[in-house]
Amino acid sequence: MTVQRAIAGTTLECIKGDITRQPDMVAIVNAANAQLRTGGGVAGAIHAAAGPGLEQEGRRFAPIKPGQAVLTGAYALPNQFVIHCLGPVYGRDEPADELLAACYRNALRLAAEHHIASVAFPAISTGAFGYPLQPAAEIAIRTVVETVREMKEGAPTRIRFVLFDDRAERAFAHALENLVPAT
Ligand code: AR6
Repeated sequence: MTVQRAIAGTTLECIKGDITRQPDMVAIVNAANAQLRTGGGVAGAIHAAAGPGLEQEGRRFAPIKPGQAVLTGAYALPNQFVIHCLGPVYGRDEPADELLAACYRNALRLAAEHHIASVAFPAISTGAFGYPLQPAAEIAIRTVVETVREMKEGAPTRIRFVLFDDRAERAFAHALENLVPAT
């Protein structure tokens, strides 16, 4: 079940899938660690698919702070760029909701600065960092919708949320349906 909505000139969609297999997206977002090194989950999959150049380029930005986003090349991935976001560790980095929102907002601002037309996001912080899925989905969708509305024509024209399992896909799809009614 793919849920799609349009806001101004931007299409938002929630799909089930693997963030490393989005060849039609100019940029993909990494749920990074502060050192921009490989790891488990999304970061492990992205670094494995990109190859060692990604970690090498990341060194010059490290360490990044919760809520921050930085841009690198995508190396062997089928995209042009990777936007690395450090989400909050739930229960440690506070205020968690604002830091999580900052990830999505800063990633979209970076995309707009670099004229990136399409961006795919994973569910940042909802794996190893322990953020409960439901509030994380609501924050992700609300922040992206608000940021796109604020940016107007500078925003990417396609934004995709790539969710790894049914539960995450449902949480994001419901949040999108609730926030942006079908026209
Ligand atoms: N594509 C899309 N989503 C995925 C994929 C994938 N290939 N793999 C996992 N997910 P996580 P975090 C989902 O742990 O919570 C890393 O080790 C997963 O089911 O990747 O921000 C880093 O090095 C979950 O819903 O990111 C950091 O230390 C979501 O992606 C730390 O984990 C995020 O899970 C970051 O933790």
